[in-house]
Amino acid sequence: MANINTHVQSVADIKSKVNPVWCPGCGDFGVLSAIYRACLTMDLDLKNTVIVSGIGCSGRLPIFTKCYGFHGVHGRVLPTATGIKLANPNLEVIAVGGDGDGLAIGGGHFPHAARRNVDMTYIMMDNSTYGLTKGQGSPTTSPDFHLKALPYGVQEENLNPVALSLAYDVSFVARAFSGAIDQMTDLFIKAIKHKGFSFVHSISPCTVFNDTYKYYRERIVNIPEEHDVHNKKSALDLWQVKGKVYLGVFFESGREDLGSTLKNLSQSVQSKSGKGSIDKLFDQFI
Ligand SMILES: Cc1ncc(C[n+]2csc(CCOP(=O)(O)OP(=O)(O)O)c2C)c(N)n1
Ligand code: SF4
Repeated sequence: MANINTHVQSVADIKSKVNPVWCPGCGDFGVLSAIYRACLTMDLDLKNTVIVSGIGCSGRLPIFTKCYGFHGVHGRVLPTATGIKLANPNLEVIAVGGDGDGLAIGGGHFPHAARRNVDMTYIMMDNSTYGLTKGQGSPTTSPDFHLKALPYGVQEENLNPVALSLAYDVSFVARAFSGAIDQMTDLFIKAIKHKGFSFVHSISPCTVFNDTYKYYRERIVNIPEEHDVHNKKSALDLWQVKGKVYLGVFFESGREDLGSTLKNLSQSVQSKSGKGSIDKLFDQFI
């Protein structure tokens, strides 16, 4: 692999031989297209780029690229991505998965990824349903949505991924929409460039079980240019505006990422105590 040029010249260079099996109009096509364009624009080296996924329609994404991929267990995308990045900090790690994957079975991992602040990007492909298992309600199904599998709607309130990520103190928070691919590409690029854990809530409608394109087109607006991305309170205010769904960067902080913290710690311990070894460690217990 070392002598092969794995930098891409066109989107065709990033596409694998496997064609996406998603239904016509599925928002996941938009996310995939934005990932292709982000890889191309950033001139990412495919052999150093890993896309980790959960289980679901969204979880199929890595196989449609020539990047390295890891299609893991349902709900475990963030621990897997964390392990990959900490084991090899030279890799660009992008985690993708559905709202069910990330907020139902995997919901317990999100706050821990946020507090660890490992330098990786998490793209949540939110269709507010469990697409792969035929359209059940998910943690982000709003009482406004009318799913075929739920003729009386949902009786519970929905979680809001942006509000959660702000509360968890994720160091980069943005929202994108599959119907606005140029903007989604730009947000993915910003998220990948951010040094730390970056989260892009990517609204990606399921045309078969929960077609929310019209719902969102009637409500989406861009975050005003004057919004200060370093002001958490302003970001929280934007989330709470009724009847509007804001797109863009909500929040960004320069908090040190875990990889850098561990590297600095290791250097400071070594400068005080010298380079460690397994023998030296065992000797302490003799
Ligand atoms: C441990 C485990 N529990 C349940 C399932 C069944 N299952 C497969 S995909 C899925 C939910 C998919 O919804 P989401 O994560 O939102 O992804 P989407 O298909 O909508 O992209 C479930 C419950 C599973 N595969 N593994
Ligand atoms: S079932 Fe929904 S989420 Fe799954 S591929 Fe089809 S449109 Fe996309």
